[in-house]
Amino acid sequence: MKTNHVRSKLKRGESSVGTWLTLPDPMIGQLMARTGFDWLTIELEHSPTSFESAAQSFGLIAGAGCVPLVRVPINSVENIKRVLDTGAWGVIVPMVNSKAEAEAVVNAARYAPSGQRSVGGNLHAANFGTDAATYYDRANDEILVVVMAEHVKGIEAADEILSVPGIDVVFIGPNDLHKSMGKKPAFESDAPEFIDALKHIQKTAAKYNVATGIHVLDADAAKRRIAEGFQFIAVTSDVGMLLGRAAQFTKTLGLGADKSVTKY
Ligand code: 3PY
Ligand code: MG
Repeated sequence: MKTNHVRSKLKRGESSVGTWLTLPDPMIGQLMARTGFDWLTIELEHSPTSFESAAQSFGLIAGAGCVPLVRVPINSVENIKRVLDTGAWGVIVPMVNSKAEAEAVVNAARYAPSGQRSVGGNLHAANFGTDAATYYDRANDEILVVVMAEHVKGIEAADEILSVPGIDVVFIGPNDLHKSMGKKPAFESDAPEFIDALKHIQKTAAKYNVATGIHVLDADAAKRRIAEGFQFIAVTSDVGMLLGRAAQFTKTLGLGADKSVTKY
């Protein structure tokens, strides 16, 4: 069975960098898996991507030696089961704000005795290059479980949330976190409560041996966050890179002065 090299890196204390795929065509993952990112996250929370095209992406990404992850639309057994059973190597679960919600994530993502994941499917084993019996034996050691800290409630409950065994990473969603603080969504800010929230998450995660991660907009920000101790770094997205590069061309050519493009 193949090893989830992102999980291994994080367990060794190393950093791991990936990006977000928000466009529904599996060809995006097939191509992006060859650029050197450690992992690619298929976005199901805020995108039109279906479970079916996500499953195709997982296969193409894993086949290219990159780690296929997925952000589910909401914390539910059905979502987590379907993406893991169709071949994702890890789940990122948004808005985990309480210990009960964290326990629900682990129960859905880990087989007994660590959780209550139901046994079934075939693409999961195929993507790890193994048979189903081996997958059922070893999946708990390979599947990456990521909970998102992106609301003040989740920051306040961080100690209880991160005490739940089976969580590998706590990943900060800076936009939702700012919004929950009554501020404009942003990847970065000097707001003291935002900075304190990040420090609180880092300190609490260290106590429970959980890696920390955060979403950033560019490579410089990624380097800075790694230097601060964050290990699991998402750099912008497919659309952010596509439009950012397009905007560079149009700017150089004196075009599109009145246009502004999304950075994420
Ligand atoms: C946020 O910033 O809220 C996110 O969910 C980033 O992935
Ligand atoms: Mg968010």
